Amino acid sequence: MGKVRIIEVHENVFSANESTADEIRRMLTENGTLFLNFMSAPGSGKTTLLTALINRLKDKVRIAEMDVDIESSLDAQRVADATGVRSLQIHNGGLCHIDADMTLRAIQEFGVEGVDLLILENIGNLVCPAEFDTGAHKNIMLLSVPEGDDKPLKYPLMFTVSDIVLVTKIDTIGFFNFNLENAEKYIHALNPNAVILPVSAKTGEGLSELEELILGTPPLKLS
Ligand SMILES: Nc1nc2c(ncn2[C@@H]2O[C@H](COP(=O)(O)OP(=O)(O)O)[C@@H](O)[C@H]2O)c(=O)[nH]1
Ligand SMILES: [Mg+2]
Ligand SMILES: [Zn+2]
Repeated sequence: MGKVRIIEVHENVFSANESTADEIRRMLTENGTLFLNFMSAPGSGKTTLLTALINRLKDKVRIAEMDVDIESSLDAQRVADATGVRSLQIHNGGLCHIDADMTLRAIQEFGVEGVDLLILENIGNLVCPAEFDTGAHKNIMLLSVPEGDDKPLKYPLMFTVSDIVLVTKIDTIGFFNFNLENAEKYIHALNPNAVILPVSAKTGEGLSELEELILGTPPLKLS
């Protein structure tokens, strides 16, 4: 089993989230580290997708992964075991989100020297995580087919703050009443610039497009 470190971070109610988030971005940009924040409802496929994605990218860029959970370390352990990359489990004292101050403390503890790509698997929740800028360069959210195409209408902020929306478990579309055109229409009404990409961690559909998208995002530099 890969060894996963665990860090406890609790909320500091006095911290100013936006300025800390900007400080994280500035620091990571200077370090040449692209920071991606993955968000979604529980069970929409974050850990599974990240594992597949990391295995495709790990020979091209140096990757570190952070996982936030209320108390378990299951996901960081899953990623570490399946990919071999350095992985950190953040325990956040029972909150349903992580803020920039908590993210900064985790990054400082983890260390990002020599890391080209830093990945955060956020807490499974479609509401709070959208309200807290983590300092990531890009927000990527996952909407899985079984959740339904109406979720952008119900959780608009999540779709508004996400640069990329992955429609996951696209292999199951034949079993659900999920209309991809409707989902795209709702998402683009909230966020005209969102990139929408159907993917499946099971069949691999869309993963090379996602890989290319990530590899082309600054400050990532392919050496
Ligand atoms: N059919 C299908 N199932 C998937 C896919 N990705 C994840 N799953 C399943 O969805 C469930 C939840 O996945 P998980 O990665 O733990 O979701 P998370 O809670 O967002 O991290 C698991 O049973 C996965 O095997 C996919 O692309 N297709
Ligand atoms: Mg997970
Ligand atoms: Zn919250």
